[in-house]
Amino acid sequence: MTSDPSLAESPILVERDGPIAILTVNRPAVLNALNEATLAALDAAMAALDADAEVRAIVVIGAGEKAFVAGADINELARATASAGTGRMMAEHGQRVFDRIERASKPVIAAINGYCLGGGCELALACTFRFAAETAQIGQPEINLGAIPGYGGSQRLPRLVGRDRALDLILTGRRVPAAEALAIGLVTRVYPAASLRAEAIGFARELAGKAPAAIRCALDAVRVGLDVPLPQGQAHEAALFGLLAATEDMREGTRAFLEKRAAHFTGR
Ligand code: CO8
Repeated sequence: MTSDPSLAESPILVERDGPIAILTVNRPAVLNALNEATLAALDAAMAALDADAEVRAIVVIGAGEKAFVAGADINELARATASAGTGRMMAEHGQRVFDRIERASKPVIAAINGYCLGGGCELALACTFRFAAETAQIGQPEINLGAIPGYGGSQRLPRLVGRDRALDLILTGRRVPAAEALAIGLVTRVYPAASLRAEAIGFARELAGKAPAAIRCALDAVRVGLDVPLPQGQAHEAALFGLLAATEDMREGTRAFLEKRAAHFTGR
């Protein structure tokens, strides 16, 4: 595991563990709330990790024992209340940052290690997968501040859990425990808090062993497909399949199966 100790005070920490990058939102004194500087650091870190071919999967987690991310920084939100223009710009900035995460060419796993609220829930929703600690509490409490989700949550949450369940969370602002989040499909796996990080890294490592182009195309096929009519989605799938058919990794994968051995993917 490598990390740069000089960055210990940075709002976003990046560690490397072989092909896995672990990105920690690091403002534990405010339960890792996202201010503009943290969003900018998150964006820069994600851009660098997405461009780094050695990185095959990314885990996002919150610093400390208590929170993943407890939302946008309410100190900054309070200052934005006087201006429609400022509020809109802040929402659009967060949306751009989270769009980059959703469009990453490698899987991003949110390890939800505590409170995951408001902008924190929206960050998790932009990730490819959400794993939760048994102690996690997840919600969109903006309604209690006289607001609504502004970093894509009103759009991604209903796509993930359905309209009614999304509106239940958004209109009540209530927090759901991990077991309920699992039951409604908001997270896909729940672990004891002590093992969440290792489990997320283990899963990331499993994905890191797959052919990177196939992972990239699978992510793209599913993401694009959810936004377009079925025939267009299928055309996109066929085009991506065609691209993969020309890769050395697909030749290796099919040959390895026929030769009854493990495939060794090289990323070509
Ligand atoms: N922003 C700023 N500070 C925060 C935040 C936050 N979101 N959450 C917690 N903190 C701070 C607290 O103020 C406190 O600071 P201090 O020690 O200086 O008093 C410290 O973190 C610890 O928190 P608590 O003492 O409150 O801890 P508790 O265990 O008592 O409670 C809770 C934990 C329940 C998580 C509680 O802190 C809480 O309710 N936090 C706010 C949660 C929330 O409402 N989140 C949504 C924010 S709005 C949002 O995310 C909008 C996103 C879209 C924005 C688009 C346009 C910008």
